[in-house]
Amino acid sequence: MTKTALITGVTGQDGSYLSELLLEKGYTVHGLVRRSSSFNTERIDHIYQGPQEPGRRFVLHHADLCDGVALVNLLREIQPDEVYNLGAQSHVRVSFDAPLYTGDATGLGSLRLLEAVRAAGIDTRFYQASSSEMFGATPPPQNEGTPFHPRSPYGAAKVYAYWSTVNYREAYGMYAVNGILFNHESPRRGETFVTRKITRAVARIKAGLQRELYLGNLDAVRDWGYAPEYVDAMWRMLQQDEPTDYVVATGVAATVREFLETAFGHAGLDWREHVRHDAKYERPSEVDALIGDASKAERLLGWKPEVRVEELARIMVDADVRQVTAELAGTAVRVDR
Ligand code: NAP
Ligand code: G4F
Repeated sequence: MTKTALITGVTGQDGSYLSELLLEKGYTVHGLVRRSSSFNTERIDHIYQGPQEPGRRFVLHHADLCDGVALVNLLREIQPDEVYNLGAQSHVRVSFDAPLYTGDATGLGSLRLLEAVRAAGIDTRFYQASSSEMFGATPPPQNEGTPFHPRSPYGAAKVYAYWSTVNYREAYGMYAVNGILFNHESPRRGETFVTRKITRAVARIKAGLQRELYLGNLDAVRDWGYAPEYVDAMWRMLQQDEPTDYVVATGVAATVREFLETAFGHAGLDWREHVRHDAKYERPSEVDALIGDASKAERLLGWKPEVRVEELARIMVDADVRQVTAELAGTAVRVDR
């Protein structure tokens, strides 16, 4: 039997990779898309299937995590076997500028979706995109038993969504799990997250389109993995006999400065000649160090990361160099695959 999945955040980095993975596995994939005044489907255009396409298995719906009634209607209509809640206002710095909206979309949005599953009266498995940002000020290494101490409105909203997911599992016997994912990146990463901001700048500096790159705190330590591997972990979490929560990480630490060294070095550039500081990119309260212990995921899911931070930086620089080259040549092609 073909399975059906609903993905919120389908237009985002993870949503696009997860859609590809599920389509390869034979799923019919439904994606929730926000209405926008301009196209916001660039990451999934290559798998788009129009309404007229016979036997289509990729279907997009307009809705929003802030609109609970639309979510109930959607779940009643689709009756998915699996729901992946990836939709969120996911930028930590922005969450200080838009704390209430972040709480609404990222925190309450998850509860709306859980409640919509219940209201629709359907039997479905639920994945919540939880985050290492929930650990915040608690020192590494962090695993499933590490106490949360969020340091941003985004982190606090994710803690709310985390506990809502646990509560629906305990209260209603729902198969609901939290994937506590550490930072994961790719050529599809949003351009304002630090890794992509750096690799895009490397490509533009190399091409003579830019000279300087303004950044905030270079001392932050992160555990950066490769997004296509992380969406595979999400899928595995929904295929188990019992629902439980998992950390997904590489266990390898690097500072923003070290990422700069690798990314600029890969293009034959010295980052010190180009990087400038701007306090605008610092956070009112920072998360100093996130390094994950994913031994539970390895033991129970058989999941193990392959790509480590240096290779990740090289993959992203190479993709951005191809992208800038194509843009300069006037070739309108996606070059990240
Ligand atoms: P992303 O690229 O920023 O994508 C976020 C997605 O959520 C986009 O499709 C966005 O739509 C959608 N969205 C935003 N507000 C929404 C709303 N009100 N209603 C419905 N959809 C909405 O994020 P990502 O990196 O793929 O991450 C996926 C999920 O994992 C997020 O929940 C994120 O917080 C979480 N997470 C990410 C990481 C990471 O390192 N990437 C780590 C841990 C957890 P538009 O395209 O229209 O903006
Ligand atoms: O790339 P970032 O913005 O990612 P951050 O804050 O770690 O959050 C990401 O990972 C979380 C998982 O841990 C996700 F839940 C979340 O949705 C998101 O995907 O910043 C990484 C580090 C921070 O310490 C930041 O202060 O880089 C530092 N940084 C320094 N200069 C900068 C900049 N970050 C950004 N975005 N832009 C800068 O100019």
